[in-house]
Amino acid sequence: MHRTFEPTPSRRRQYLDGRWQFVTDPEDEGREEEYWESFPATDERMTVPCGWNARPDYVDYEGPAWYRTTFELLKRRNVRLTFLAVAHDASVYLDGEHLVGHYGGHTQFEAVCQGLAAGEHELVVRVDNERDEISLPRPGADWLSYGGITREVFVEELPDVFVDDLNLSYKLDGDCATVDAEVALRNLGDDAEREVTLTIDGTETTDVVELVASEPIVDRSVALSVEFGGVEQWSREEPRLYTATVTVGDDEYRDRIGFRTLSVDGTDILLNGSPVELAGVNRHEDHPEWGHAQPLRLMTHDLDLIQRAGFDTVRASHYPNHPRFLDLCDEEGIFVIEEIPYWQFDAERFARDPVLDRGLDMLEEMVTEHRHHPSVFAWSIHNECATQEEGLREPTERLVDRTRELDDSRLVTYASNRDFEGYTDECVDLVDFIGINAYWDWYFDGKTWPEFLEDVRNQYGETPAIVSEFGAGAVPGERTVEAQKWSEPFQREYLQNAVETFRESEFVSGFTVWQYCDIRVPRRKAMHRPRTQNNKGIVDEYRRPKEAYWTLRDVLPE
Ligand code: ADA
Repeated sequence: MHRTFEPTPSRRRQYLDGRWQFVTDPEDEGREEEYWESFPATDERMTVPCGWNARPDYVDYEGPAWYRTTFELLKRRNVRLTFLAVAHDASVYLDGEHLVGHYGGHTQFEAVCQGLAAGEHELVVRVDNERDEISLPRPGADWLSYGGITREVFVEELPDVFVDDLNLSYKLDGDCATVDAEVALRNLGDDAEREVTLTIDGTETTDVVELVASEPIVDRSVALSVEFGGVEQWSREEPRLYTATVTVGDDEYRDRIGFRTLSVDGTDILLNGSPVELAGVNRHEDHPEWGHAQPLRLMTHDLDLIQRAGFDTVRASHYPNHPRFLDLCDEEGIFVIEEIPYWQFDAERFARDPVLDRGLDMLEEMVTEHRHHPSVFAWSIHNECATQEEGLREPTERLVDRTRELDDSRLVTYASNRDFEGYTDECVDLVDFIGINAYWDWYFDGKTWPEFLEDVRNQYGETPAIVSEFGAGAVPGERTVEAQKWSEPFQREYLQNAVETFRESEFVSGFTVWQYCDIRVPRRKAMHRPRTQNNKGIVDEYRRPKEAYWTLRDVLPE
């Protein structure tokens, strides 16, 4: 299941996980030769979901590739085909016809087919993970851009009238909540009249709607509102969740929310009106066996290790994560910062068409897909971009404004390493709090953490801040010379010293260690990355704790 709860119990859903036919297309001939008409004869198979670079024979493959599979319908049906993530440029063909295209490797896309015939159907997908001068992420980003169908694909059978989307927002007044629901309905059949009911915590409201045959979806948004008391707020200690259910005819659609308020006051970040301290990690979706495709048991294992060490926050570096991982964070009371993969972009790159539009699309998809997860407390719009440059202000403003338009209930941030690089960041005033990335005594010497924090304080004054990245590489098992760089003891001391400094600081509201686990990087980075890994994990790529993990576990509160 792609969520930790059942979102549409009334709909028959079939997952297309498994081994799909697969061919790489380094010469990019597949479109010319119309592979969707006649797929090349091949015995090659690729697991779905999986990043093909996790397979030794495709370890470095960047470029186009094609997948083929079939699925069966027992009866003629309306169906929705959903792809949770395809990295990075996808074109989908159904029964020889182009169905849908999508750019962006970490957000979902779907297509609805009206009255698909009973019997077998063929699905062909072209996927391209090439990074280029206009891609997100860009070439040179410090993680491997796994290509492929990296999250679940499923076929959902739909009644003629169904709930296409649900947008919940709420106001809290003490322990009383007023929840407003925008229900997007779609009618694929004849004229119809339907009762639409919203139920939360046993409180329900109903409305009756007229649906003209195949009227475009946008016209049929229904607003419903419920009010109820005795609300338990979502917090990290008490991650109370509520299920909102919308029924229309025999269609049932559910999602979960948690009621909490987020704000800033002076240099504090407030949850439910009280200042919070964040103790967290940066976590990439990576594993040697699956790449970005994360099975549930890996997600639960990671969260277990993260919580046992005393961490309460995850920065999902540097791209939107799997919704199931966010479900787990909702349930466990883990705070999440979600980000779109603008990694080290300068003004010149932002100015290239369609770089900003691509990011705005990804942002919209991320926020609308993940808006109901209480664990997500902040949206991060970019990482280590050239925010000292004049040309960065306008794109930053556009991204911040769009985020606030889409969701005014969360904080907006970005991660800056401008001070570390010796520049003045000119965009901090645009966000609610700033993430500071710095690697003193790893990449550069010259400042102690207390000196650095003082500088930052003088620079940002009243803007709340977290130290969003700091860390040191440790080759697993390397202990030959006590405090030598790349050794576990060096990393242990480095992180202990930094974490103790940040916890004592009045100014910073917390930190996220770079990083949770070692991750693969592109081979061309191998000169700075022993084992072709970014070894700054406090656990290695197989989740074996390094010395630093145990030390931080002792340093951090239970
Ligand atoms: C940067 C960047 C990370 C990673 C890290 C490192 O801060 O945001 O993605 O590259 O440095 O390991 O150097």
